[in-house]
Amino acid sequence: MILRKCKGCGAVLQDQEPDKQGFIPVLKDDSSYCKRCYRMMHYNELPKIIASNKDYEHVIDDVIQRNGLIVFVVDIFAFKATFNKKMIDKLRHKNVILVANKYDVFPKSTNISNIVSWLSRECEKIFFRVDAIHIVSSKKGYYIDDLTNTIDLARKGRDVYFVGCANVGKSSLINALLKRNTSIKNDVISTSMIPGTTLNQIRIQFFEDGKYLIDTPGLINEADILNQLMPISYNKILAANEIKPITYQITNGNAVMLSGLAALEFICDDAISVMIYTSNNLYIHRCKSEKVNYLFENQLGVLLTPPDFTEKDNIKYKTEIIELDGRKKKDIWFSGFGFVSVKGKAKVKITYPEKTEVYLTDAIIG
Ligand SMILES: Nc1nc2c(ncn2[C@@H]2O[C@H](COP(=O)(O)OP(=O)(O)OP(=O)(O)O)[C@@H](O)[C@H]2O)c(=O)[nH]1
Ligand SMILES: [Mg+2]
Repeated sequence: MILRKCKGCGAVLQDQEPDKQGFIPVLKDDSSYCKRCYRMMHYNELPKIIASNKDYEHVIDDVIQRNGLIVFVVDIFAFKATFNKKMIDKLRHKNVILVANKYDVFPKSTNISNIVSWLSRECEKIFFRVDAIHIVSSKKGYYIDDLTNTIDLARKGRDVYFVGCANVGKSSLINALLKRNTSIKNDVISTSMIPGTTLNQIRIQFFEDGKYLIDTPGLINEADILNQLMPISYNKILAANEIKPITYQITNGNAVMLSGLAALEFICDDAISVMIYTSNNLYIHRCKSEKVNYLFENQLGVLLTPPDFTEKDNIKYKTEIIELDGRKKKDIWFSGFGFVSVKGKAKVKITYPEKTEVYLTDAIIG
């Protein structure tokens, strides 16, 4: 018997167990999508079955063993969280094209070549050699042709594998490549805002020499804020449109709260400039530092949402102090919900969910 796989998620189709992956009520020779993918595509339903990290080692090791070109996809808006160290260590010494997706959420005024230089410096810092760096938007189709050209040159008769953390847009990127280069007009692979949508490898014959584009399940980033919250909060956290940064002139004793997800309290001698790059739907609250504890205790899940009222007790917070010497503009990144750019000398006391990671980099913009 030949096992048929779902075109949307890669699961093996089966008609026996409705609660397991690949289920389809009646399995026929021409069945192509499982019920889960059908409902995602036609009713915008969110997937309940998701990929798990348990098998991820196997996913990436399998790709590495093959003699393919690897497209390593990261989310530019969640760069530090998705430029995953463990994955990078696996990908060293392979032919890798680094693709930063979701460029459409960056303010239109950002200079793309500055971002490419910034990305290449981030690669150099950890001695990660890549064959090319591309910035794209799968959603809007920006720079997909440039990426197609690079893939054509770099693949040298080989298959092309798309790897990366969950939710960075690997499947969306393959859909965009198909729409741009073939007569296909609709998405072929299922995508959703829930990390873990793709369940298994999906192979799509794409090249004239019969070679394939291959989608893979993503590595779910435990530190990503999405993994600590429910889908009810996702729309407020994930940037769907161009971000409109909020700028503040901050003086000593001022604080900024990124809804209830983080608070930044500033200790500085002179006024500093702070720009906040988060989803436009995330409520940003400016207040005095002395108010922060009161707000966390009394307004979490009320004024400060997310977290939602039902989620707030599941989140434990921790505090850290970051010192900025003021010589260079710096970005403070929060895994999964954006970054705060600071120009000036300051100590910043940051309170954030303990499972979340915070990273400091040179400023990506400007
Ligand atoms: N704004 C924006 N959103 C995007 C873009 N590409 C993908 N997305 C959204 O990001 C979410 C994840 O996209 P997927 O293509 O499912 O991501 P994936 O990497 O395949 O995720 P897994 O299958 O879970 O590993 C979806 O909500 C997409 O609509 C993009 O270029 N811009
Ligand atoms: Mg996917």
